[in-house]
Amino acid sequence: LELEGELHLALAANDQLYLDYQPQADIRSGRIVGLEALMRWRHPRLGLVGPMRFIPLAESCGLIAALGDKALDLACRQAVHWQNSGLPPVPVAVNLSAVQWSQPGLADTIRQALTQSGLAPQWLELELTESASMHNPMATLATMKALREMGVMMSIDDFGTGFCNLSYLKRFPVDKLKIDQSFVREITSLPDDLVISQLVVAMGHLLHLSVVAEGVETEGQLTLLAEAGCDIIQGYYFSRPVSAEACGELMAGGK
Ligand code: G
Ligand code: G
Ligand code: MN
Ligand code: NA
Repeated sequence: LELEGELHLALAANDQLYLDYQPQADIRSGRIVGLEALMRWRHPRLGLVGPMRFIPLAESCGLIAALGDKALDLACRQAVHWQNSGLPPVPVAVNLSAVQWSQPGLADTIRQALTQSGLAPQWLELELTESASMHNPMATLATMKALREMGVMMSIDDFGTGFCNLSYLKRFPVDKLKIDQSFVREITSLPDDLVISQLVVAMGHLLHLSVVAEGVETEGQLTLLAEAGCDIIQGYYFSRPVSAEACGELMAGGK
């Protein structure tokens, strides 16, 4: 496929692949308490190629490790840059695909990204989906334990859409649950979605996890999530994913 060749070239180029950042806000104070790094590909001829296209492509053609290294490297360096410019430090979350979570070298890769950037481990957060954890549960668990010992944060992304295996939830050393945006989207009109969100919050808190709602777009959604006891919101209502520069301005603005 032609796009595969282009992705190879993009990895070697220096400016085609970059990260946007979406802030996560404390649901009560509105303070920024975290950021999610989201990979973008701006191709000189094709324009913006969406991650829903190039991430699966990278997974299937063996480029996901290189792409993941790039995301980790960029995110760690950016986090150090923000901290050095005096902004209050917050964890920066990087998405890792199932393929990456199954690879035995992942903990070393992450240790390297931290060492090379000088970022303290507590400011790096790694996201995994439930299906990623099912891909190769033993390898994933071993990696997660090593990362926990290093002091890196971990979150379960798109929670509720995979095969919610509650025994994994108990055994995996994670810090955060992210309620999938499919439950948030119609939370004001579908009672089932409200109940599911309430249950995820309650369960998360019983397991001492903080709970993030994704895809929050309206004040109505925010109100119900706050009533449910949800801790953190992420979504267009607070901010879209923005450039590193714009994100720094949001943080400096005391948001
Ligand atoms: O904002 P959005 O269109 O960026 O993201 C679409 C999907 O791509 C999401 O599922 C997100 O988790 C995934 N994604 C974005 N950036 C990365 C990345 O750096 N690595 C991996 N594995 N997935 C990513
Ligand atoms: O799969 P993951 O949760 O990593 O991907 C997050 C995706 O959700 C990204 O594509 C991001 O751009 C998108 N996103 C973030 N906030 C909102 C929102 O409020 N509404 C919608 N529809 N998408 C959002
Ligand atoms: Mn995510
Ligand atoms: Na998600």
